[in-house]
Amino acid sequence: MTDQMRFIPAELQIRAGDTVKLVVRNAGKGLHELVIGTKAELDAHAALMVKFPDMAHSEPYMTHVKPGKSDQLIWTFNRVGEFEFACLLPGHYQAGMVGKIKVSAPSTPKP
Ligand SMILES: [Cu+2]
Repeated sequence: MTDQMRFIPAELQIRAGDTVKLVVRNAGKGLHELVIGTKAELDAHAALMVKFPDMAHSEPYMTHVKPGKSDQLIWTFNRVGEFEFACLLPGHYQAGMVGKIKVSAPSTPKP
């Protein structure tokens, strides 16, 4: 995460069924967060964050990372499709702090 309101990399390719450990490092001087969801979910959540900037939120699909710190988030991607990860702090998402997660079909079907 950077104070230029970007995630690097901004695109992840994942196979459905995989459990992934995302190590998130905040290289900026301000707080950032990473929230996983569909575009519709993130749009709705971002609008709420603008309305209620002090809302405290904590869920297994998100992490807040202080400047210079790292955190990790472990998530199993069990659905094929396009998802996003975003920083929903007011202004950040709107400035383009969002990335794509492409979840493709598993290479070998699970028994
Ligand atoms: Cu941010």
